[in-house]
Amino acid sequence: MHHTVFLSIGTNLGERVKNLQRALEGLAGFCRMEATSSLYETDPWGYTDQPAFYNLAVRVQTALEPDGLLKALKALEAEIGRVPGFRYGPRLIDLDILTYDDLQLAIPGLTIPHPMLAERAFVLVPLAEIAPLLLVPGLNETVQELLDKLDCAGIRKVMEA
Ligand code: PH2
Ligand code: MG
Ligand code: MG
Repeated sequence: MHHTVFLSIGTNLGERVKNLQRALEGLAGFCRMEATSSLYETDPWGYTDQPAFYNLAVRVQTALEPDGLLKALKALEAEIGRVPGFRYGPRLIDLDILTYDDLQLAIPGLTIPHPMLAERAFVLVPLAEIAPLLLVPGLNETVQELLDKLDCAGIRKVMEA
């Protein structure tokens, strides 16, 4: 287990807590879970006519390289029951790589750090709980500094870590 990765997890369809539980259990098959944020209910971002999300962030260790990790996350999403949908639309489960060590990477289908990270309070609020001082590669700002520039209305803690 050599690589430190922060993931964002989201769900807004079906039994959201159950979807998250299945995701955390599945992740343990190829990652070592090291930290988990509180659980937040968040107003939908990007496309607003859909149910509220549950979001959280986790820090994991993994031996997988970025492309292998992406494949494993997509396979886990499918195993939990995710079906293809439209951009920013509703989803049963979403497992996104936020950062991977100090890496900056852009290959088809995968950009690290996550390209929209700095725009999204539903990502940065949970992430700031477990990694406020993390310097986001390429941005030269910490997670907390990025979060301080965002409006956090619409982000509600529903379960303490
Ligand atoms: N995910 C999206 C689009 N919009 N909004 C919230 N609140 N939470 C999400 O996880 C989310 C979203 C696409 O991945
Ligand atoms: Mg996403
Ligand atoms: Mg995704």
